[in-house]
Amino acid sequence: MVLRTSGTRIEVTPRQFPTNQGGLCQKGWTAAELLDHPDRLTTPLVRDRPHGPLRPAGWAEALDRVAAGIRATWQRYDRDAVAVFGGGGLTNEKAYALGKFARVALGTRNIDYNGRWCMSSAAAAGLRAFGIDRGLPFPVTDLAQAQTLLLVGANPAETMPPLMRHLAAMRERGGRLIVVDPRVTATARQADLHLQPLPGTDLAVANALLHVALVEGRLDRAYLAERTTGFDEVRRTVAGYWPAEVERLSGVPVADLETTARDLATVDRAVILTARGAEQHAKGVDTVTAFINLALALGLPGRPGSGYGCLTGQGNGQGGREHGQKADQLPGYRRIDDPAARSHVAGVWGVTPESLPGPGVPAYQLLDSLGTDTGPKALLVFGSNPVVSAPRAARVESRLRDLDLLVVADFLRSETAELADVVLPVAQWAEEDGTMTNLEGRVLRRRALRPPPDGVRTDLEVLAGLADRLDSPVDFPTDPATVFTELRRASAGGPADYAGVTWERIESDTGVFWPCPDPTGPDTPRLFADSFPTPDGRARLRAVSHRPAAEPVCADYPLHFTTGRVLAQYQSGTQTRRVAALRRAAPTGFVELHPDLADRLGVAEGDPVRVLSRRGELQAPARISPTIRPDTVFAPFHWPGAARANSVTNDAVDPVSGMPEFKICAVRVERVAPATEREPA
Ligand SMILES: Nc1nc2c(c(=O)[nH]1)N[C@H]1C(S)=C(S)[C@@H](COP(=O)(O)OP(=O)(O)OC[C@H]3O[C@@H](n4cnc5c(=O)[nH]c(N)nc54)[C@H](O)[C@@H]3O)O[C@H]1N2
Ligand SMILES: Nc1nc2c(c(=O)[nH]1)N[C@H]1C(S)=C(S)[C@@H](COP(=O)(O)OP(=O)(O)OC[C@H]3O[C@@H](n4cnc5c(=O)[nH]c(N)nc54)[C@H](O)[C@@H]3O)O[C@H]1N2
Ligand SMILES: [Mo]
Repeated sequence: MVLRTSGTRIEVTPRQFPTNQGGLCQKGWTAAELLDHPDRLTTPLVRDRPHGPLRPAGWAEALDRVAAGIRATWQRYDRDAVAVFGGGGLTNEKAYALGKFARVALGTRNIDYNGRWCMSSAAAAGLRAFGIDRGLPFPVTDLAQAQTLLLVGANPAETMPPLMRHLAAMRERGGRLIVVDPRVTATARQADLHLQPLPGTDLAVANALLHVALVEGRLDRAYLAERTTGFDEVRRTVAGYWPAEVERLSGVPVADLETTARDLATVDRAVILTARGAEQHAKGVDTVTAFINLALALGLPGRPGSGYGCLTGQGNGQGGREHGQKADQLPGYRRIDDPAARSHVAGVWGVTPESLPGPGVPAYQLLDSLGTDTGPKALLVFGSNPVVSAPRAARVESRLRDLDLLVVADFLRSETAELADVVLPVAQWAEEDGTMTNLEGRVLRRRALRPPPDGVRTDLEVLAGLADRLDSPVDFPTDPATVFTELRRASAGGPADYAGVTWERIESDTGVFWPCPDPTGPDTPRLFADSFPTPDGRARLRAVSHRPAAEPVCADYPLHFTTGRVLAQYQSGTQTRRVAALRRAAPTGFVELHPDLADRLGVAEGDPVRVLSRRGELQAPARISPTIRPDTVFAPFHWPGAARANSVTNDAVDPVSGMPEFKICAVRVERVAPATEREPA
């Protein structure tokens, strides 16, 4: 987008760019409203006693307080007792600095971030199969060339409106769009075919699609032989996924499974994309693997206008997962348990490899251990609002309350900031330089348009101020350009190699696709044309089997509950719930249910209903719609308080990725009787 300053006001207008083709969603248009919002934090806040109020404080006092709290925690416990929680919205520079701050200034292994809630299942599956995790291994404009596009668990019409232009372009050229979603979403309405499975059955659907392609003799045998390993076992496994059985399990008719398999297998160019609907499950990694198996068996990855990809979520969802805020990771997508990676990165940082901590634990495990005997006693949060967005949020909220020290850097008083001992007011997007990496692996520049308001510091300045007070063995630069130069060196030779990416090059080339090892050499818009970055150059298929949701339905909790997003709200809503136009468009949470179910429950449109699980409940008005399966209810997760969807969600996680099962748990729905109907107490 392009930002114009008219007087002191900043306006947002779209810019003609290949990825979004000049498109921008409503949240983009209105983003400038938050820069001068009356709720904007412009002074640090400090809490003097537990449960006392937050009061304004100066920066010196606030940072001293944080440093003293950290030192006290170190003294009573150990280095791992201080933890960090980051965010996929942070720029590459900030994500990198935060990972370095945790490992070097704090010396803790305990850092993870909200990307764990987001693309970690697709990332783990991509890494396992292809040896690399880049959302799309090709430019998004390639999508228009696909003849069939299978979109699994994604609702881009609401979550990524600019993507819809590429899908529309594909359809104008005769391509077919097939959407897999338990709801008839705005995206599904534009599809040529919509499969409406029971939540949590995508893996079985994928195996059935491969089964059909296999028995009909439509696999790319030459590709399987030359470019992959592992097909034999996959063949034996999918042989058991008879379409009729998968229809019984998922509710997707045999005819639709067959049509989908043929639409994918009989064209030259087909694309399979997954997003959170398929991935946010305790079997998310295996589900993505099943779709990757299908793509590989059809010979798609590496062919023009074809392949598998994952639709990235947050502003810097891709770059945020490459430079070290993940528990097991060092910059450049290196592994923290790899001795060569440790010595390279330690060299760049100016510390010894032995001083670097080992891997920490994934986000939910980290948050769930806070304040317990074995868990961290202090937490620093940069760019997340887990009180609203974490699974089983009431439990996470109580863990946060158990901490000796909670520090939140934010520009607004998020629900998590409300619990903090110290809140540090930081700069927003229009006030900071840096880079972000989009779903295509394309590194883009973000430019500062104005300085932050008085009293506000950047995240980099906050980290530098703390590092200084904690006698960090190395300095933390506050200039993003300097940080980026260091990031380039730290990532050099790693899977996500940014060594050849310079800010100047990004500006002259409409972004630079990683890997880009050499400033004068080419970047990599398309991966996998000749080989895969695995030891033997081949992609790895892997047999995966369906398993039921972590929490099956039962007599007490007979319905499936799933969650997601609406167009006008963003994430935990800290930002978008404060923008008047967005609040008007999506004022409250709601519970979407089918008319048959509503009839059975005696619920009318707009009636308050309660959704109960073993973990808690949410209350919100009913939205009755035939577009959802009668056995499933849906709620968006953008609201705190009574309407908080994550009071209900399950905290079961994927054993490989640590992804929570946001997309399915067992619930009961009840009508909330108006006061007049209730029995007197
Ligand atoms: N407006 C808006 N846009 C956003 C965001 C936002 O908060 N608001 N957040 C951004 C972020 S961080 C992300 S990660 C992306 C997410 O983008 P999406 O993945 O598109 O978003 P969701 O709404 O979480 O899930 C997509 C769909 O999955 C469906 N679904 C639920 N359970 C299942 C299942 O078991 N199987 C299948 N196949 N589908 C299922 C839901 O009905 C929903 O329509 O959006 C980004 N864009
Ligand atoms: N039930 C359910 N729960 C979900 C999901 C779901 O589909 N269903 N989706 C999950 C997914 S995919 C995601 S990505 C998470 C997202 O959920 P969160 O991790 O809570 O992400 P945000 O709401 O974006 O929170 C970002 C916070 O950081 C602040 N912030 C923004 N930019 C910066 C910055 O540059 N620096 C600092 N210091 N602060 C900043 C914002 O003001 C906001 O308060 O939610 C997850 N939770
Ligand atoms: Mo996300």
